[in-house]
Amino acid sequence: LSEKETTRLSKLLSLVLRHNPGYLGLMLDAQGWVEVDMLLAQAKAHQVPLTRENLQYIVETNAKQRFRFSEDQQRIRASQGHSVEVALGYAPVPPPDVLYHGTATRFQASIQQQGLQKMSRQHVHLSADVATARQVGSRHGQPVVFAIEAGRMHADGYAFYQADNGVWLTEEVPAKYLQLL
Ligand code: HQG
Repeated sequence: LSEKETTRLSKLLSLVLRHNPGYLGLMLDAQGWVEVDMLLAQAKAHQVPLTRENLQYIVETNAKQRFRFSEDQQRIRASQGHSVEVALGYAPVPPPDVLYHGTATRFQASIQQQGLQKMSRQHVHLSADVATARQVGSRHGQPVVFAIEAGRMHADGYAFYQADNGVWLTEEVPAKYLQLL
């Protein structure tokens, strides 16, 4: 599998497992899982060159560990990033004192007024370090990074979750917990 093909299939998996399972005629279960056999069959029906070996390779080598097989290897899901409603089932965990969120300069004023909102996804996504946050922000334009007083939020009753790939998730971040770096 070439790097280009790997990226293309990985993007297709993100689309199908996070946003639009209907693109390949699939449905996710309530926890976001889909049967691997079903995924492969539907890919084939849509002339998508996804084999079991390719899928294994993508899951294992994906830099952000975006996808995960179930324990019995029969199902697959995205670990975070969904826009479709899913119950990922992560237990609430105490966050580090500070987490980070990278965004683009054009969203800065709105975020400072309204806080961080989920927008089209199921959670606000936060990073454990500034470098990762800056990368996430640069996907949207000229990046800026906010520090979030996660420890104080947690003490104030806000729940935090950590996805299987390490990304931190929460429902919202009110503006008072945000500081522009
Ligand atoms: C912004 C990627 C205006 C928010 C990443 C962000 C992440 C507001 C954009 C994951 C706002 C939503 C998620 C407000 C938030 N006013 N703008 N009140 N509140 N925003 O893509 O966090 O590569 O849905 O700052 O690594 O950028 O796909 O969220 O800029 O983990 O695996 O609204 O996606 O992972 O954008 O990225 P997104 P995100 P993958």
